[in-house]
Amino acid sequence: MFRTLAVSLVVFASISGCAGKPAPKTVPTPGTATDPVAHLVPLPVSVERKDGVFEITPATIIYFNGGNHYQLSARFLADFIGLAVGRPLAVEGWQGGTPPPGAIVLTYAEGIGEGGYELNVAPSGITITGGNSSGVFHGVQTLRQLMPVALEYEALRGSARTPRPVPVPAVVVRDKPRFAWRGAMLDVARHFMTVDDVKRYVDLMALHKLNRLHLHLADDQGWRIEISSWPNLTQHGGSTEVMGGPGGFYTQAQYRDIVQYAADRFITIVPEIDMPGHTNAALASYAELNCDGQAKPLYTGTEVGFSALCVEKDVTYKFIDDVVREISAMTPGAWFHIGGDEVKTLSAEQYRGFINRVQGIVQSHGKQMIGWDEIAPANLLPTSVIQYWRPKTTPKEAVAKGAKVIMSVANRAYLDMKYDATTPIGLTWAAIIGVKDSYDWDPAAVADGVPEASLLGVEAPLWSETLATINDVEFLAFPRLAAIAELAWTPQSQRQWDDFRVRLGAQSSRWTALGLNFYRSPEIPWR
Ligand code: TNX
Repeated sequence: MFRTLAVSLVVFASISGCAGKPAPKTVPTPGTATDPVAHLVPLPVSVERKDGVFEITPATIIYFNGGNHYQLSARFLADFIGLAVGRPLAVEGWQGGTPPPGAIVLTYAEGIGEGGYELNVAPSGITITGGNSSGVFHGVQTLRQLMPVALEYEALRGSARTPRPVPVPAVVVRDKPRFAWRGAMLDVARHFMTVDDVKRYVDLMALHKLNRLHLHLADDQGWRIEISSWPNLTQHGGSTEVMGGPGGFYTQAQYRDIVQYAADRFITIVPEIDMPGHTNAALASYAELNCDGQAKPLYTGTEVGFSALCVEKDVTYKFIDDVVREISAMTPGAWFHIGGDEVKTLSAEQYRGFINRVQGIVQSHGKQMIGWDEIAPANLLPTSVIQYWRPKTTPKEAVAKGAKVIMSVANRAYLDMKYDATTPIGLTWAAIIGVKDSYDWDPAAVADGVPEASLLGVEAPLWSETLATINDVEFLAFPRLAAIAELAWTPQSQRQWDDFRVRLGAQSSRWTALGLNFYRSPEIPWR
């Protein structure tokens, strides 16, 4: 890997301002394998190639117009480029007027839309104009993909071998997302993932303009978030995982750290405590949550549907109120996910009554409730959200009443399904999901009575029964998470599998520089 990177350093090195031996200046040629303008993922709404190159040097200043949220993007860029040019670029506030020549200017304008941006790279400078602060961040991620892949490697290592200017091809990109919700879910309950693992996933999401990370924080096999008022949840219930590994949990300080790290990358954390089923870890930790008053043994298998909170007991709702209150207080995002899936031990009436009551608790703590699509028959508030996962069902009655839907249909969007018969980890119950299968579908055409207007967006869940490490996570997520990211971002009419697979194949050098353990699917012409 080192040799490949050394070669790309030479290719992108240039004469001016570079210490040591001058190298020939090379501009990416349109239409060639190294042409980053042709290989953006997700595909922008419009890309106009222009003549020339802008060269970023240690003297380039990044100006931002707007408050702290704009400064975040400026700092991200300053640090990222700084590692290549030898020192972080200067970041300064800018009050408008004519942009100083030779600078990178981050600003905003009306009419571009939430999350959208215009990126203008000219030989005289770079401007990113966002519809809002997240739009600027998305523009920065596009700019990042236009820069030499060696920067990814250097960002990871913390320094460049040979500091040098960074060339960016001239281009005008106009872009905005199809959906507001572009999500991924990590199941940290079946196998625990460390804070660093989660941050790594956040970084990979940010590169692909994903903006919601749903954390599945509790299930039968483990409880992963500290709750001060119910400490045994993590002391006892956090001590196991599937196949008997050591488990683990996030302290409240660690959870806040994850939330902040994600927020700095314009990603909202969506916490899930699955209930009333998938609760064995809680039932093992507190005897009073069981109808018979007996604590259950801890569980490390992979069956589903056998556990349920005692929905007739008042203490159950005291427990839920405490859990939702403590987690909501640490979560700036608008949503609290209550799970609600795969309950096999309650009557339909008991189940509905439970969801209705929990919805009130979630609302009393200032959050909107999300639940898996089993919650559809409850009396949902207009603000509640259904996460659709079961192929061949439809929540159309709830949608007709105004419910919004996150599309996560298992036979397309589940990253824990195998790619093909050779995949060593993963499951097959929903489908075998090749890269094309994960890309080539329209979320607005999946379920009868669930049209585009009812969709908040798309989310790709990754359940962790068969994955133990971040390496496993990366292997199942990539390249399919990039496919889902484009599906959630790019207008349906502009997405073509034959075009996508070529652009995806061109990501391999950047992903290799990032140290990403992606699956080299034979469906993709990897470069
Ligand atoms: C179904 S999807 C589940 C999870 C499993 C997953 C495995 C959903 C809401 N429930 O409990 O982990 O299948 O693919």
